[in-house]
Amino acid sequence: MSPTLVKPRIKTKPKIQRPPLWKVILLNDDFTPREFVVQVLKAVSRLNESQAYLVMMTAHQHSAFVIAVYTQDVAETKAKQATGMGMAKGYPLYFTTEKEE
Ligand code: TYC
Repeated sequence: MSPTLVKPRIKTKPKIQRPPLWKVILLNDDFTPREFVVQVLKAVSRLNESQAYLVMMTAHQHSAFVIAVYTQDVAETKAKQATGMGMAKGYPLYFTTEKEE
């Protein structure tokens, strides 16, 4: 007898839907000192010194750079925290968020 293929009758639906991700974007400005931007990046992300320096220089050269993606809550909290660190020193350093398509 040849083996019979039994088709499952119930379609399994993935139970967990991944939440949409939000980009945290670092915007360049002409006033915030480079070293301070590096410090802030290290404080709010998992970037080390050389990674943070490269990210800062990329934003400096291209006007803006996506530093990371997170769920909306985490992205907004990090952007606010990082912007606040600049504000506390009187710098116009600005991080924004945008939904990833
Ligand atoms: N452009 C700033 C300067 O030359 C440094 C800087 C880099 C500021 C990146 C913000 O997102 C930024 N001092």
